[in-house]
This record gives sequence, C-alpha cells and structure tokens, in this order.
Amino acid sequence: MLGVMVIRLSDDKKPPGPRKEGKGDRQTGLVLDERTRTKKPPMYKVLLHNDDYTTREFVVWVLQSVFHKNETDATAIMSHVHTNGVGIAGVYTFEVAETKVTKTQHLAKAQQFPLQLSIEPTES
Ligand code: TYC
Repeated sequence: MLGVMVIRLSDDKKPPGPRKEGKGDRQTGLVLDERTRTKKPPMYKVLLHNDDYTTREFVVWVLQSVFHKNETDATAIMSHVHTNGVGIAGVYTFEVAETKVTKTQHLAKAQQFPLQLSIEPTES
C-alpha cells in the first residue's frame, strides 16, 4: 500500500499565494497590494514648554541647531511658546523625537536652564 508523506511548510517557506488586496486608500479609494503598499510610521510632536528663566536666545539657538529651523522660523516658534506656553518644535518618528529631546535637555542642563520638552503622538 502506498503511504503519503505530509510536509507542512511554515508561512515564510510557502510560495507566494494569490496577492491579497488591501482595504484601499482612504483618499483615493485605490486598492493596492498589501505586500508592496508603503505604510507611514506613526509620527510624534516634540513640544517646547515656556518658562521664566531660559533665555530667548538659547531657545532660538536650540531650534536652529537641534531642530534645523532657519532663524525666522526658530524665532517665530520661540515667540509662540513664550506667548502661549507651549509650541511644536518639530514632528518626527518616535526615535528621532526622543533623541532630539534628550540632546536638548543635555544642552539646557549644561547652561542651567530649566527648559522642558515633551513628546505627543500626532492624530494620523
Ligand atoms: N519665557 C522665556 C523668557 O522670557 C523665553 C522662553 C521661550 C523660554 C520659549 C522657554 O520654551 C521657551 N526668557
């Protein structure tokens, strides 16, 4: 009598099956292949908080040297934070946001400024 050997293949050893289609783009309605659709990573805001002791000059310098803002944008962000209490220094992936916060905290500590930053997820 002939025997039958069953070989189970784990998913990653199986030949590619029929292409699965995604749920479709929210804006265009286009349905694309799930394996080739590029997913955007979650993004995070780095927030700068106002205080009474950090100099405006230092905040502008940090925004230029750590957050790569030009002088005009850096000055506008600093003024916004000074007036409103909080503002966005930039929007990044989590690791980049964390690195910029850590760098800025070290720079502020070295000058004995109490500058505070925080990270907040974006809506999308
Ligand atoms: N309020 C500070 C001052 O008058 C300036 C300042 C702006 C501090 C923004 C922190 O995140 C800040 N010297």
